[in-house]
Amino acid sequence: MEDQPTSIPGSENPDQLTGLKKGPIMKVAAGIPAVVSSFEKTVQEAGVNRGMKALFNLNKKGGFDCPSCAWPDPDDERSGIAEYCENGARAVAEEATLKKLTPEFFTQHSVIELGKLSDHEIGSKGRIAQPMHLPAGGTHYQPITWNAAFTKIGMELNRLSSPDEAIFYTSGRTSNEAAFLYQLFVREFGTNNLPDCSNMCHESSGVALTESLGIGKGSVKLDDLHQAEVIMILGQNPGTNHPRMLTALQKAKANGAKIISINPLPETGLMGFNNPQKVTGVLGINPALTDLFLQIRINGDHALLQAIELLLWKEERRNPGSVFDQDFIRENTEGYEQFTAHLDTLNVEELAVICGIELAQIEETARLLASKSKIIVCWAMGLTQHKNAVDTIKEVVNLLLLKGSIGKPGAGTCPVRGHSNVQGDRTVGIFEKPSESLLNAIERNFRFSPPRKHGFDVVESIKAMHEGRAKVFFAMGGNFLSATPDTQYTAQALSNCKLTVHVSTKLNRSHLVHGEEALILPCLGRSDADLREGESRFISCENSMGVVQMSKGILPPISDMLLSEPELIVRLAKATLGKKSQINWDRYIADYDVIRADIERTIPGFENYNERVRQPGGFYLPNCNREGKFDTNTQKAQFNVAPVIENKLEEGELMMMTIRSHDQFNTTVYGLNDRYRGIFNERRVVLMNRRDISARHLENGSLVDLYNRFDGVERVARKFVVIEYPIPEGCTATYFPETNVLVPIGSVAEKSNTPTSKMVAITIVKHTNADTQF
Ligand SMILES: Nc1nc2c(c(=O)[nH]1)N[C@H]1C(S)=C(S)[C@@H](COP(=O)(O)OP(=O)(O)OC[C@H]3O[C@@H](n4cnc5c(=O)[nH]c(N)nc54)[C@H](O)[C@@H]3O)O[C@H]1N2
Ligand SMILES: Nc1nc2c(c(=O)[nH]1)N[C@H]1C(S)=C(S)[C@@H](COP(=O)(O)OP(=O)(O)OC[C@H]3O[C@@H](n4cnc5c(=O)[nH]c(N)nc54)[C@H](O)[C@@H]3O)O[C@H]1N2
Ligand SMILES: [Mo]
Repeated sequence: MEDQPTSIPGSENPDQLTGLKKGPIMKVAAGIPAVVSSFEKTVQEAGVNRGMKALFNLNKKGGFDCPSCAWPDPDDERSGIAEYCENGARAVAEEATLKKLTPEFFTQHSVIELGKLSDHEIGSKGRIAQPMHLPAGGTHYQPITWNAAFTKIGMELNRLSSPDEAIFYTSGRTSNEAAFLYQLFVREFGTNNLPDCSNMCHESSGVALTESLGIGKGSVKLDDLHQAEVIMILGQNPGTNHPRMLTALQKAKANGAKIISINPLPETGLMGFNNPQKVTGVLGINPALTDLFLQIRINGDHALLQAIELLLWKEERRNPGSVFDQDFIRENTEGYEQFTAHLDTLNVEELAVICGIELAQIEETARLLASKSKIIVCWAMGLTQHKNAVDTIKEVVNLLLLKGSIGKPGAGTCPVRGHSNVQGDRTVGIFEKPSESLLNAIERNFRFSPPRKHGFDVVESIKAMHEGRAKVFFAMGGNFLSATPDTQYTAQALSNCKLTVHVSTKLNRSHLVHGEEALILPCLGRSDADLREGESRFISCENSMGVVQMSKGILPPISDMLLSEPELIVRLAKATLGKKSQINWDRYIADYDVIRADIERTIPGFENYNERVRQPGGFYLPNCNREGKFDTNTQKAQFNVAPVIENKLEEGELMMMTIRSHDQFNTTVYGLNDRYRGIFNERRVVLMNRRDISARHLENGSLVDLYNRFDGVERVARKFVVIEYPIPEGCTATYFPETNVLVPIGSVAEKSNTPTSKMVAITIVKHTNADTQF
């Protein structure tokens, strides 16, 4: 067996415990504690005036788009005060903070020293206030001028033996305008190496939906949720990650919808919700949300969905036409006969055992669905980050197709996106596998030939850097090291680079594990005013339901050395491409309308972009499914036949899902609590079933080490506290990014290449101080 890769200093959170305190698992989310918590944090970071100004403008028509999640704003009325949630307010507090990192800060603290801090400590240091440079062999970041920084990057890029030796990552906060310019620059430079956070997020949804339904996005609008008869929520924790979704669910329920939650954990927000924007909510009235909770085993969803379909099929055969929408199936779909023939080979008892749900509950679910046709299925990372994620999501589609639940009001697919503009970035061209039509449009409009060869996604990029096939890494936002799998392997990959560059708002671990040389380029965030000659510029974003809206920051930037992302890309493009470029880049900085006009010429669906983006509430992009069309090769929706695969575990192994606490936004750790789950002041925890704890002769509170073995490599994460939790036997949960070190680089979802962050086989042993185990 190979050894664990040598540890790179500062690449992981230090394994220091912070002192676990426990409380009860909360039954109801939000309400007064959420309001208090959001105001406190914002005022603490940004001061009263700045903080209140930010919150007042958050998600208002004409205000700025919340930098937290991609949940849509209501099309019609919006809350009088503002439309946001506790965690949106916290994301704003992070960005609006008055703390900043001066050159003195970097002189005082070496890179190695900063690497010893936890992510929580690193993030709380403040905003980056000027470009910083780490010279080859240097120990401390030093200030550098913007011009010198761009010259350096341009030189390194032009020195490569092929443009494919550079990698250009994007996180999902980048605006449409910046993302479009970025991909244009990267493609004129000569590569499609445009991995993005989507590769680790909803890529499985994109692949499954495109193949089955002809569009990689969900089909429902917010109002569909309000009209649905049944809403199924699989693998999503909206109470923490999309809190404003709870308002929509509450409205749906008031209109008579039934809500089915499918999750290994009884997540607080799904169980009950007190809407803090309503008096009844503050008083704690009518909180129950979920009608039926199915506590599924990790990755049991595929089996569960097939079991439900099988029961529905049996009923349909008994009473033809009573359960399935045969007209819809005949007119719109292909593969129904093969699909039902496959159902005939299945056994519902066996499927029930695989997913860990009692047959009676599966029958109850099938009964609930049998007579309904307005069904919506929502899902997030609990479906996308597994080996068979694409097939599971196609099974979601199968169920909806049987019921004719796509392309009509109150029904459809609802993959709930993560980052606030992750969907928009993809729409305007951030994709390592661009379509021919996008490349043709670029060629036609910009008079250069974009490369046709597909580029690297996230996992391929890491491997390329590790093997020396890529030498320059450029990140437009994000925290690549901490967000990606196999931390030590990825750290080695970044360290192998000649140059690593991060465009960032806040300091993070990816700045501390670097190439031979490194740069941090500070940019404006969503809440910052983007001023040019006294005029305030705006950008635009697309939310999870395909609405494009303007976003205008309002806070004075904490430093006059920050650049807007579009401006930064223009200067980068000019410094790199020089006279070779076919594009007049300066026009874009003078007026963002020029960028939007070029998006309109290149990307379908943006007709009259500049006019429509100025309408209050923005505009919907076209969506074939909404119109009852399926843009697959045959113009028909596709039933998919795929056998369920069982989780493969060796003797003694457990399946681990890596999830978010209530106090984090991805790798940004706001605090050490996970209030709803009753976990306080500690993130190095492992949630376990009582029987799994006693089978290992452990106790609630035991200190343990976690091991993963995959592809002949042993990975270890040390010092975690066992928490007894209502989680199915055989399953465990930990927080990311602390356990990313255990997620093998080689373990990915089929077809989407997404790391299997919710499906990691681990063994758990009592903590020892020894460096080696086994
Ligand atoms: N406050 C806050 N908001 C956020 C984020 C954040 O970190 N903080 N992140 C943003 C981003 S980028 C994203 S992608 C989203 C993420 O939003 P979520 O997908 O809700 O985030 P996770 O914490 O990864 O939670 C996954 C949920 O799936 C469940 N789960 C895990 N495995 C399985 C399984 O096999 N089957 C089923 N049925 N359930 C399973 C877990 O118990 C958990 O409830 O949120 C976005 N919004
Ligand atoms: N184990 C495990 N790993 C996971 C996941 C999981 O569930 N489990 N989830 C995956 C998912 S769904 C995602 S989306 C990825 C997230 O991956 P990323 O998007 O790469 O990570 P974030 O933590 O969202 O990035 C935070 C950083 O973005 C920068 N930033 C914030 N705002 C701005 C801005 O406006 N502009 C710029 N330029 N920079 C900004 C800040 O410097 C901050 O430190 O992680 C993935 N990794
Ligand atoms: Mo995400």
